[in-house]
Amino acid sequence: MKQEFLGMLEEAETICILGHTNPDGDCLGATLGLYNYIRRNYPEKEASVYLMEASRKFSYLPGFDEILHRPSERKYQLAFILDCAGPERLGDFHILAENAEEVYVVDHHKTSLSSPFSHRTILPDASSSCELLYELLDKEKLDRGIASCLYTGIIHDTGVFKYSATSPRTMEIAGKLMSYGIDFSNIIDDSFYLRSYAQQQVRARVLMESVLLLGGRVIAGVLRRKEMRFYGVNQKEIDGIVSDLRETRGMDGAVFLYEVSDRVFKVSLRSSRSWLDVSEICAFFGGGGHKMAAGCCLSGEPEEILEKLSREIEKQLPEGERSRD
Ligand SMILES: [Mn+2]
Repeated sequence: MKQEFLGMLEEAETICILGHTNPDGDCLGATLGLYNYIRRNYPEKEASVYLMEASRKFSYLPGFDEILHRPSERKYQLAFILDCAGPERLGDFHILAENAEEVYVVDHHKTSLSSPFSHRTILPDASSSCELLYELLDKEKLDRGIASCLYTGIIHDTGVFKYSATSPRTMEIAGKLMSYGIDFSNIIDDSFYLRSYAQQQVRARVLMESVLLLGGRVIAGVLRRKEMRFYGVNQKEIDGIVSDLRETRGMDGAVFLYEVSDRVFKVSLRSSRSWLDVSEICAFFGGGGHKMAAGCCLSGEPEEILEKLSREIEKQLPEGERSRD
């Protein structure tokens, strides 16, 4: 794997680096980590990163402002696809993968195992694409900037070393990345924890007005469009609120509804119990996701939507704990 990866990288003179739509910390860390690796060690090569616009909170990553946001017809000798397996997750940038002479995929999503590309490193057990990329790169050729990128991806996809995909190897790699003198405290704060004042206000308001469902087993929060307008926050900026709701002791799950157009709500669901599979509930309403985190879209008044969701959650309650009436 490593030999093939480095071999293809050394052969190519023109390289494009791609990732999934709405790039997250792992996607940005991996694409920019590889970009900086090429810049540093192969300055004669032409390399470009193509991604959708990302949150400015990641602007500390070296090369962030050099990311190209428009797809191009250019034919590169090599395309790297990181943190997804394309082409459907590449959005408008899939053209670059199609036009490239060779493609190499690095990813850790289970669903990517069906990727059409044969040159690849796809390990679903890895915490992050950045962890995999670290294994593939020549350790002698890393520097502080590259380490900052890879560290960012690892902390994002592990929820700062919390999620179950975090392994002893993940921690070892994080430790090695720290030895490059990265500013790890600020990386974690800037990219993960810090919110704008408006975001804090919205979060506080949702928590304050939250309600408990199913006799106190599930917490639910609602945000209307007019409130988002009042505080001046967009949909991307309210991403984390469902996790804030979930961090309430004793809850089996959390629900967050936010209005995307008139009386149409995006629903985010989180589970804190192994018996509660929220992907099933969301699939029932035409959405999808993972067992512990899923989403769907529903229209109506928030009270009606919460009632519908409660009914579906209740069906999954363990034997003997069901039925309110
Ligand atoms: Mn990832």
